[in-house]
Amino acid sequence: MRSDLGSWFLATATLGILSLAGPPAWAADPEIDRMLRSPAGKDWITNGGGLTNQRYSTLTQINTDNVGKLKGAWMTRLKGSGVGGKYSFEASPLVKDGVMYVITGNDDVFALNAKTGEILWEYWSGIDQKISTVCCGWVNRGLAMGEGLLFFGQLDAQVVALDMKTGKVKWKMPIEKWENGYTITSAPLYYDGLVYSGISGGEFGVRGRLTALEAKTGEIKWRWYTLPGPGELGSDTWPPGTDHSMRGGATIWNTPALDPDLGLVYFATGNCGPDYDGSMREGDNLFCASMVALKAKTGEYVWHFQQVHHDIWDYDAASPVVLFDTVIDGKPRKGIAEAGRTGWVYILDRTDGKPLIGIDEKPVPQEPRQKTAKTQPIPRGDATVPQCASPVPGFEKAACLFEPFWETPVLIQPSGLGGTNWSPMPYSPQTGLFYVPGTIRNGSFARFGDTFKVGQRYVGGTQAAPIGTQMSGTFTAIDATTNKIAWQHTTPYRLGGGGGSSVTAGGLVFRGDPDGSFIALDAKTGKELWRFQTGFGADAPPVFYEVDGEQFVAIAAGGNQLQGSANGDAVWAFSLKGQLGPLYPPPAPQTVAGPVGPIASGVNTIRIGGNNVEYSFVPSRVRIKKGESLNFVNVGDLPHGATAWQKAEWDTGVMPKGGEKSVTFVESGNYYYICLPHPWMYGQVIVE
Ligand SMILES: [Cu+2]
Repeated sequence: MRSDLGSWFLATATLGILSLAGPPAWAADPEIDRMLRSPAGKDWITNGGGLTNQRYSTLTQINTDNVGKLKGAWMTRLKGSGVGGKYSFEASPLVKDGVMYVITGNDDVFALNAKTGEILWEYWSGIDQKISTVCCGWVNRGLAMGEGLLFFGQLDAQVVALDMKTGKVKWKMPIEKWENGYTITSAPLYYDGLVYSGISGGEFGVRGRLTALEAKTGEIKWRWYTLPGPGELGSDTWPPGTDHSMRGGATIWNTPALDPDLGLVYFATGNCGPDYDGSMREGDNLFCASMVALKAKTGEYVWHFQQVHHDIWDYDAASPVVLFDTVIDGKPRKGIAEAGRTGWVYILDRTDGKPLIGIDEKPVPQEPRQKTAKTQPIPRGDATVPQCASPVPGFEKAACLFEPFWETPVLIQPSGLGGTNWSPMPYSPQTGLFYVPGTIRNGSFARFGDTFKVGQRYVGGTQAAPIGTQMSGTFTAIDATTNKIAWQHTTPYRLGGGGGSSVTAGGLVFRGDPDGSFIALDAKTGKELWRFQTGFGADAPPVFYEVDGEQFVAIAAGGNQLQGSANGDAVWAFSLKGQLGPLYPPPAPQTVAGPVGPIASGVNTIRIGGNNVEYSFVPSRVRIKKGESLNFVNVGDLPHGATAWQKAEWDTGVMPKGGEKSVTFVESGNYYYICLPHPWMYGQVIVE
């Protein structure tokens, strides 16, 4: 990805696209552009470390020989921002010239002295706490910088620019409305005067898009819809004469990557909507679950590769795409890779979107009612998580990846929350390995009908993990030239839902753990070399930087509700001169699906979102007598409900904040229930 004017002229001459390629001499911020084109070094100036999203730093002061001596240099609490059960803290801090910038799950931004942790300024977003269209935790995946500004998207679907020196708002630009189902959770990318932002909302019947804004003013320069309108490219993969593609999801959950030599911007798209019901949307449904390349200046389509045709499993491509250069069969190749929810890494040639190692279309099981695709792309190489479910009592069928389903629940692995979700995948040019975080979780998939209403959940089914089944993770090094496993760790906790890692020229992979541990591994062998307890769920991707000749490693530790880790508002920085020791471990994440805790008696109210844990039923397990009632009250911030698991014998419906509904239990029995919009929430009622 190194580039200079010489190669720029060569590339533009070859490709004949003068205005699109290379580092222009008239760049709005030549310094930032130059840094973005290189791996991270002294500073870490964009979410993925550079335009490639490799999360690779050239710093070597902390290395395999001395990492055992690493201690906390400072730890700063961010004044309670993002503290609460609905939040995840998933952003990589950015660092430039000794100042750190970090954004929390409430879209609040803090500038810190990167050497001492002292807070220099604060931006409080003031976003509406009633936003009801957040799918998967209140989260912000990070910032971008350029032209003296910090850029980020908010959950209210506005892109914001702050003055880096003061934290004052320079501009705010709505790219949609949260009321219509749209939120922004991805970190934007800045390059050459433009800010590229994705948008989320794939569970709310939205039309995904990449938006490019002028960095100076916020003016929208172009947008590229990930779902085709009538007559547009890809429209023949949707039923003709319908408007299903207008609410088909394909949102962008993560930071794009950019190749200045080729003049292309790259990103991956999320699931098709409605998630689990394909009955009305016959066809491959472009551009859901795809990797896409556009001309970076104009947004013109260049190529795409669809990972999952006609997705009915919520198999988003939610992890950031990664650009890398390699040599295969003696030939230098320009690669792009993305770790999918299917458990595979998809490795392509980034010049044309063709598989670099091999991906074969193979026949898959069919279900005519779901209008399943005849074939699916199967990458050559190794999967990082199991792709078949084991039998569970009470389920008729346990099946493998791409098994279709209708209204009877079918167990499938990976679940739509398995494999690699939002967690980024670092790449080390030194080892030639990708580092792939994974989640192992069973999904019990079933379809039901769902009616589309603007701004309402539109998923058409469910995929709750069966009660009592194990949830765990993997951390896998994949050889970029073969797509095969170099080494693999199985981990007690889920890592694919937002867990972070990054890699250095010091030969180290750092990764956080949902149990609060921050861990350093030998990047070549996977051997654990260091471990430190941060006191909060350590699920954000770490970063590296240097101030006054001292190298630091920093991580935001504030938990991730999809990983089941402990919430908080801490940022930790570590160095070889550090003096701070570890904190006490927070409560460990759940490793078995289902309600936990003691069984309460004499209770007649279940508080949904109680105890400041948004995705909870409190108490989660109760014992009552036949004929008694339970009053379900939503005290959380988001809409929730309680629905008897699997057979839906009783159902409160989805209730807004403050809503309540009483359910009378006339039959004795053991009832498990879930919240349909959030199928990882469980409760249990034992009726005697
Ligand atoms: Cu819920």
